[in-house]
Amino acid sequence: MHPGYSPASRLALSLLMAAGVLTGCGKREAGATQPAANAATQSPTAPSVPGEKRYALTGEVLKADLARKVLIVQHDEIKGYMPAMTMEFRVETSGDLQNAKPGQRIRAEMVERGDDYFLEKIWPDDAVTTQAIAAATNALAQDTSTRGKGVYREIGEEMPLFTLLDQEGRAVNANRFRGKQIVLNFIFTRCPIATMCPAATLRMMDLQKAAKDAGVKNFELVSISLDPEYDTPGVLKEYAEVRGIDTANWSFLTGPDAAVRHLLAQLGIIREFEGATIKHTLATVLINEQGKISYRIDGSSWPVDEFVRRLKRS
Ligand SMILES: [Cu+2]
Repeated sequence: MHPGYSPASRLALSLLMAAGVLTGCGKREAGATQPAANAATQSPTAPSVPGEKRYALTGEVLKADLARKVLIVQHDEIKGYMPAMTMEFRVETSGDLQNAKPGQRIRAEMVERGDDYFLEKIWPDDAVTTQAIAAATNALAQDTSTRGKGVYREIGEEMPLFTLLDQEGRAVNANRFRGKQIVLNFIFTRCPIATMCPAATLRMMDLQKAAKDAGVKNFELVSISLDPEYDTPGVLKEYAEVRGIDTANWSFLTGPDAAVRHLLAQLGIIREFEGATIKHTLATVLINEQGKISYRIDGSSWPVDEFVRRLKRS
């Protein structure tokens, strides 16, 4: 029937044909369907599982089934591998399933391991969001280049502008925080060192509560991923959820690695990829209602009280 397809796609095809939901199949010639090397995506931080293949997939979400942990996606052709069709994909990250909305365009990686296949690295892919983020990232790159040796933003300077995605997959422009004080840091969800990102997140949780208890109202917490290749909106959503984090005034942001790179340079944080992990420094930056950097402290063991005191002052 489709002799060139892999076991997973053959299985998917036969299941969907039986279910009558297949669209656009049968147009490809048998023999032209060997998986093409160029259809697989490059994934530097992906775990290297022997025999695993990854394919870039784009399509439209038709339905998310949270109970069965599947997304039903009307996907575009995967060149040399599978024609456009509607099919079910297993999705492990609950945040991805919760963020998925019918009608939403996504891009993702389809991972094939033997007979098993599933979706990972799911990102919103509608034109408006994609263009807003690309434009902001270009502006940020331009800004870094214009600043040259003065790339690092001192206390008293404006915060860098950005448009990134939050844990719900919504585009967030830095200007949204104008009129509010921001406590901003960088973390990544897979950070294995308890005294680094996990400690920083615990402190931010303490700060969120302490500031609220102290009657501070106009403040937002912002944690930007150091590992946007892995930390998709759905992964960040799950990170916040398993820790019981209140995201009413705490945004977890991610986006193009270039955007993160320029923000790190402008805020003076060092990140180095080392094998499967990331070595990095930590800083917590306070930004005032006018969007100016008013205070910063390096490391993960900063005094919560000091931030509460400063947040209360204005
Ligand atoms: Cu870390």
